[in-house]
Amino acid sequence: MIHAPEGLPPSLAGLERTCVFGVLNVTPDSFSDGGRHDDVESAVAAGIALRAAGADLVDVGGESTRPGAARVEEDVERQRVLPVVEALAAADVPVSIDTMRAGVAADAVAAGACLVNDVSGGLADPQMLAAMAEVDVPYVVMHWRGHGWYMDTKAVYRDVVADVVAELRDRLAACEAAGIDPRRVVVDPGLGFAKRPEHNWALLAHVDQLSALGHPLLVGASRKRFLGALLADESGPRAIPEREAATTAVTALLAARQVWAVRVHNVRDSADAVRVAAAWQEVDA
Ligand code: PMM
Repeated sequence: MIHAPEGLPPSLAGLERTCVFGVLNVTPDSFSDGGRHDDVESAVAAGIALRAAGADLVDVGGESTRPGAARVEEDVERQRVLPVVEALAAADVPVSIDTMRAGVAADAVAAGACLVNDVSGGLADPQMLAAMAEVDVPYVVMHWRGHGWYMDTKAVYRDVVADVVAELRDRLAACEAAGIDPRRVVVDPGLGFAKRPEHNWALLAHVDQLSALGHPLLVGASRKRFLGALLADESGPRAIPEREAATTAVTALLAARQVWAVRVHNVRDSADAVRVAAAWQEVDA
């Protein structure tokens, strides 16, 4: 059984398979799709296309979190994402907001976002958990150790799986203390965030230990550096657009392990992989 969070719209609450989030970065500098949607119209068209290609939900972000990225001003982030969230919600596209800022999250929910995806797990903005206690949508708490410009220096673990589980447990306790209904909270191991390739692989291989936290799981592996490193040849890491088959393989393996959701750029391939896993499991049931 796939464990989904409370607070989803009915169309997503009833899915009996892994949910596919399509990435829509309205940023000039995200590592994979940055700079592609720098006006509202093209961003909204891209979101509608993601939905048509099989995204269950479109995850809109206005601040790049790639390694080395500098922060954007809150007003800039707000102006990038809110019109896109509003237009997609009006077009009946389920939309989530990828932000570390309480104000942007609350405004996006008011504009129609049906989930808040916070890569900092409430650590970047001291107001975030209180803001999340005031809304009734699911809240994604990702494992995070700091902003993009220094996170690579924080990729030091005694035992990465145990350490990430322990740090997520602390964040879950903070959510509960802030008054957030635990049934609404999703956890995410934060692949690539203060993680070296071997850390990402260990977390994927032990995804059962993350599931044992008792919360739905979201995993974002799409096109990330560890896949580029895996597929490297003498000319260097595999180019970003050529990491799709590896991304789809990760989706299939996660779907087979009943992970609630994956966050991907190429939604069609991952949506197909999820359907393969669901058909396979239906026979076993
Ligand atoms: N990765 C990125 C951005 N947002 N959100 C969650 N919950 N999990 C992730 O792994 C994640 C995320 C970075 O990827 P992008 O630059 O392609 O958006």
